[in-house]
Amino acid sequence: MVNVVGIGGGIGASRLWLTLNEALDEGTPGLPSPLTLVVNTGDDLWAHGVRVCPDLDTTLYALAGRQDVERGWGTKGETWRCMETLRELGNEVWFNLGDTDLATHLLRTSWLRDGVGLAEVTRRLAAAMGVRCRVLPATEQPVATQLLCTDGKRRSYQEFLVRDAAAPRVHEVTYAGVRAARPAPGVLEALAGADLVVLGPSNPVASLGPVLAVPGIREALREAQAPVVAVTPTVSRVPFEDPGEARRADSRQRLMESRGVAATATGAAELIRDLCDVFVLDGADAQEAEAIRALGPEVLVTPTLARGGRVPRSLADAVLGMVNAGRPLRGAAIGGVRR
Ligand code: FO1
Repeated sequence: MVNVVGIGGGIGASRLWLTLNEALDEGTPGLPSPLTLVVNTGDDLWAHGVRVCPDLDTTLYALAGRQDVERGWGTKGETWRCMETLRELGNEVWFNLGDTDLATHLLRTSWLRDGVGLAEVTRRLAAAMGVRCRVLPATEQPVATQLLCTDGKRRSYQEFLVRDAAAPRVHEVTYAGVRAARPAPGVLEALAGADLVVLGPSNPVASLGPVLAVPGIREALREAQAPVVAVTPTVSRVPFEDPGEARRADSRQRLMESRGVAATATGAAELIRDLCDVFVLDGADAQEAEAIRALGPEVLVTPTLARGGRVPRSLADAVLGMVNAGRPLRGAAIGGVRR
């Protein structure tokens, strides 16, 4: 059985995991899914007294078929009576938890309070929602993506993205607590046993960054026997399906700018050049292939754009086609010089 490990954040990555999971399921009908997802926890926050893990929940809901595909987060058919009542009672609400979404946070908060680790909490939620692939938090220790903005204010990622609509310019992004964090149970084992590792189409700074910064994870990727394939988080000149997409594009731009790279596929490749063997580029950006090859990775050009909450099946098939590429691919990609 082919073991595939996906690393990523929320909305963008979940659209790839959904199609990847379906393609893998066809190959292993009725068997446990060979897909393990290592998900960003840098966005996690306390909201209205409950612990919210936006990227873990976005991943669970997408794989469980519960996600509101248009919105990209939260559950379909959602109602907002609790948030409406909070406002009626005079509370400012900028981070909205739907009534059914609240059930997830109430369960997680009570289990965490009872001393259950985030990995086990996530396993229980995945089992309860009928999600068959393994969904792991990158770490069980708190890591908080913090943005020091050029207006002098420090914001959490959700304050920046949701409350302030990704408008402030960003001076520096840090991951508070990450030095004391350890890979969650199962993460290093999954990477060691992988036949393929996929870096999802996620914000390289806000979603991949907090995962790769957990001590041990970047090193495990470098030592992985499996090929590491990254799917571009950005496609040029694409009309955004909704304001949320536009805001996430603004966030990518601001955060990548803070790292000194352009908010392009080449900029994204620059930030993970030491890790990936192949960078998957959308045809709309084919002209960037040479620049990305010069960074080290091989480049595969194929449609990557998600529509209706999922990426094209051809992308999943192209990614899975690299399982047998093996380690020599990485050597070939950079002229045999081992990183
Ligand atoms: N995004 C918003 O634009 N507004 C919200 O009120 C909001 C609430 C929310 C609650 C739970 C959750 O899992 C995600 C939520 N998001 C909201 C999306 C979130 O800010 C990010 O866009 C995703 O986490 C993508 O990584």
